[in-house]
Amino acid sequence: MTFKTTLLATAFAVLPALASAQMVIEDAYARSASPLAQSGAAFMTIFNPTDVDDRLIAAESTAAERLELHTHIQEDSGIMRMVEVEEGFAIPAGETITLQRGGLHVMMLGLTEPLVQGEEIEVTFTFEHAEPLTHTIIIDNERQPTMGGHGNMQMNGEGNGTMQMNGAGHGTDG
Ligand SMILES: [Cu+2]
Repeated sequence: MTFKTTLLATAFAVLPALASAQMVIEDAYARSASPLAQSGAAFMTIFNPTDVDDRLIAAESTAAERLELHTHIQEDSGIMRMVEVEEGFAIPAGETITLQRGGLHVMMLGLTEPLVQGEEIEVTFTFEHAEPLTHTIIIDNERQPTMGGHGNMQMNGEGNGTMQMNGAGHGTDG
């Protein structure tokens, strides 16, 4: 009995530490190219407030059959291509990573229903060290790519119209 009580006390003592070992997701949104698109993508910033280097290793949601962690690479021809990042996204201690158009993103493959502007989906993120995190993500198909991020596809865009086309292409590339 005493032993059990001690265990319980220990468990409660540990709780605050666990609670603080959480990533902070901000400015998240998801989008697809069109109501007919079979795939979409989610973008956000992820802050690692802990003193441990961590890694986003998986994401899942009922909104799609499969979620993958993707990035874009530039081929020798200059064409941007999406590839899966199997080792996940490194999030160094105390740092923030940005998932954005033309760069890192959470790919949603096999949408279970169209991503409707203004609605929300829930995505659960799994990290190497931090507690799993379920985050509500707003669907914003109309949002434009952020300018001035890491130079890539968007920097080559000729204007807003073209950039939107790039985004649209992304959604259907799968
Ligand atoms: Cu992708």
